[in-house]
Amino acid sequence: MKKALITGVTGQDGSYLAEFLLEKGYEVHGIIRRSSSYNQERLEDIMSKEEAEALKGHQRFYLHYGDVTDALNITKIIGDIRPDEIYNLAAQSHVRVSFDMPGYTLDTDAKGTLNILEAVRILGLSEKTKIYQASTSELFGKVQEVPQKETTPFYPRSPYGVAKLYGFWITKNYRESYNMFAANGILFNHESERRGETFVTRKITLAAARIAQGKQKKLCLGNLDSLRDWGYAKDYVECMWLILQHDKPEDFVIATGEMHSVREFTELAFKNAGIELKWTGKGIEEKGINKKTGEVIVEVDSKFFRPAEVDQLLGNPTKAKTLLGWNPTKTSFNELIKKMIISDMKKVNNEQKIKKSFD
Ligand code: NAP
Ligand code: G4F
Repeated sequence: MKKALITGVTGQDGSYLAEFLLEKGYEVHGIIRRSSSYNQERLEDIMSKEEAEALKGHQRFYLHYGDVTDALNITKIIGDIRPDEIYNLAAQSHVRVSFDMPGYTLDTDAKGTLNILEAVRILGLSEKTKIYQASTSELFGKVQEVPQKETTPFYPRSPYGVAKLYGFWITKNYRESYNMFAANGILFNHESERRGETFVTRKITLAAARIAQGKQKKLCLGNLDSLRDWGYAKDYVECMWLILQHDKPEDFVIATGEMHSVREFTELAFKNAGIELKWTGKGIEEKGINKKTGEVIVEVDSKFFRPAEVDQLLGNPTKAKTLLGWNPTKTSFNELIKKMIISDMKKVNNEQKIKKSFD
């Protein structure tokens, strides 16, 4: 049975990847951070299935306390498990927050990556353990070419992008220096029902659901003109695995090849929640109005602008399509939004029920 270790297992991608690898028959180990509040919600499905399996003596999912900034702890965990594959997904992954916490973002996203590579090397696991590094389209930042592919020059625009640039290059450097199977997935934005609530897509789908159910009055956003290549997270974790099954370690762009604006995402999310929007005004004065009631339900707030913005991202997934046989358009833009809205409509409805039970 192959063993995989996932850092960032409690996150959006980590939880989908753990499910994917368990279905493939792996023994899966995940690193979780000690937290004073519960941080394993996205793992609940796995945990309930695993509880039953563990009772039968078939446990295949294990959690370990750790932090990628703690080299000693990471080396111990990797040494104990001796995994066949490591997926390094742990990160301070919020671009806006990286401007507030550049030092912590550096420690986790850059040094954390080094800690993992170095642990594998000093433990003598370089020939056994394959490493996937969660690289990002934020490396392209101020884009030097449209669409972006594996050979497009990088120009990061945030402390997050710069820290991930180190992660990208140190992964490539260990591959070239020590002949390790270490590969970067340069993933473009991918979203889901499990997306963190402060990323723009999820902020929009949750607000659309709450406004549709009368639980929120208004949604305030930043740059509506920003363009992103948005895919579905569940489709993207398959690619992480495919990258490590490829015959040699290489870096891959993973994207849909389609680009949409934040404004377009907002319009479609509200439409799926049963509300038609019309737009008036320009720039900071732009407003989204409920066509039926005339109420202003979307506004622009400059507090969500970034000190430096990535205006557009559009990926060219040809290499992944050709060499990995991956299908980038399995879930369309519309289907993605529909899935997120259906899930958030249910969530908001349950929030009401939970609240009522305390009234
Ligand atoms: P996410 O939901 O924010 O999850 C991040 C995970 O990292 C969480 O499990 C978090 O733990 C963990 N973590 C944070 N700091 C850590 C530390 N110091 N030590 C150990 N674990 C730590 O992110 P995601 O969307 O799943 O993304 C997964 C990875 O892909 C990240 O590296 C991200 O930068 C990268 N990426 C994401 C996208 C995207 O569009 N989603 C695109 C390109 C690249 P807690 O739950 O305890 O906070
Ligand atoms: O959803 P976002 O915060 O994602 P962003 O910055 O593109 O980063 C995500 O994707 C990267 C891959 O390209 C990952 F590496 C990274 O870890 C993360 O998962 O913002 C998307 C766009 C930005 O241009 C932002 O300025 O939406 C714009 N935006 C407009 N209003 C907003 C808002 N973003 C957020 N978070 N909140 C707003 O109110």
